[in-house]
Amino acid sequence: MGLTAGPDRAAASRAEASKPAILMTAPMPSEAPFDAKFAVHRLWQAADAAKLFDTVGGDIVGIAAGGRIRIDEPLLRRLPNVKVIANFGVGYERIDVDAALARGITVTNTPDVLTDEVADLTLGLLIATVREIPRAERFLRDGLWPNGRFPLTASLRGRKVGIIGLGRIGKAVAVRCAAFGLAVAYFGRKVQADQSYRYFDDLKAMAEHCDVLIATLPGGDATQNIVDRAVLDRLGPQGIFINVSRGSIVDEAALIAALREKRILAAGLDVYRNEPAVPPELLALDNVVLLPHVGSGSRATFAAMNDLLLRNLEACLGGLPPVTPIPEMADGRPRRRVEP
Ligand code: 8YV
Repeated sequence: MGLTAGPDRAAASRAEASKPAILMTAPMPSEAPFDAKFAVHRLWQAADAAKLFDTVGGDIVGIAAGGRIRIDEPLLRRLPNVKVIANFGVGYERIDVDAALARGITVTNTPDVLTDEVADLTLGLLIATVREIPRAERFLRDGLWPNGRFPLTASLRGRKVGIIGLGRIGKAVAVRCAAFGLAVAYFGRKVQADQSYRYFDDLKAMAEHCDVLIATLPGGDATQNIVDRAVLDRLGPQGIFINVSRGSIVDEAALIAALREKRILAAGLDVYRNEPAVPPELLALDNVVLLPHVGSGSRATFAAMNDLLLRNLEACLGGLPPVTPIPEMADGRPRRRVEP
């Protein structure tokens, strides 16, 4: 034993050293496959991140990006040899894409594999909100049923749904809404000729037309507070607002005021501006259903996202094109390279 342990350990550490080094910014659903292929540096486990960057920053060639950390120019400067940032999730607003592309870094995300899961959850949240499912369950568990029936609720029947952002998830939500017999309209930057749903180029006009608004658009600077007081007021006192995209797209104070003053009927939220902090004012309201950002959070879908992220890392670090580059990389390549 003693005779072989030394050489074995040396061989193992040589094998580890020959693996490409990656930075993992947050825990992944399944990390063993990453460890098998890469020397993984786990940022959340580092007692001192600056020290980690000083020691191995130059070795890191890929980033498995998750969690709340912002991946921006100051961070990338500490990791000068990164070739790929592979994001866990479809939304990548925490990555400074311009900074990454300017450095010749490939950026990938995990579209498609989560579309149906998020769309299913969206319909679940919509029905839970309109028919007050969480409250009804609480009523039963609290033993109140023998005293009389649960109060009648609002209805989904006859509603007009307006989808904000008809991307992959928006389309999957639209299909489900149509199957539920609901009229569907959408708001986005441009009309989509292959879609038969009614198009609005003005969000306020769509809010006026609809009595359900569902947000499925990306977060980031371009969509900050796109749902504001004016939009909510157009939605009106029977209106339902559902958000499964990002907390940043809605003026949270305006939403809280609209719910409190019953200027809209109810809201169903899966996302918040400062997750995992949820404003206490929302917690105090009973006309809102609150979920802890679980849109894509099934075991099967997280496994598929994990696998796609891994395949993106492997492809890019193996000299192959990325599997799912972000749309800003139109031809699957970074736009420009800044020579050192
Ligand atoms: C993920 C999401 O669960 O894909 C996204 O952008 O918001 C979710 O589906 C989340 O990013 C993982 O933390």
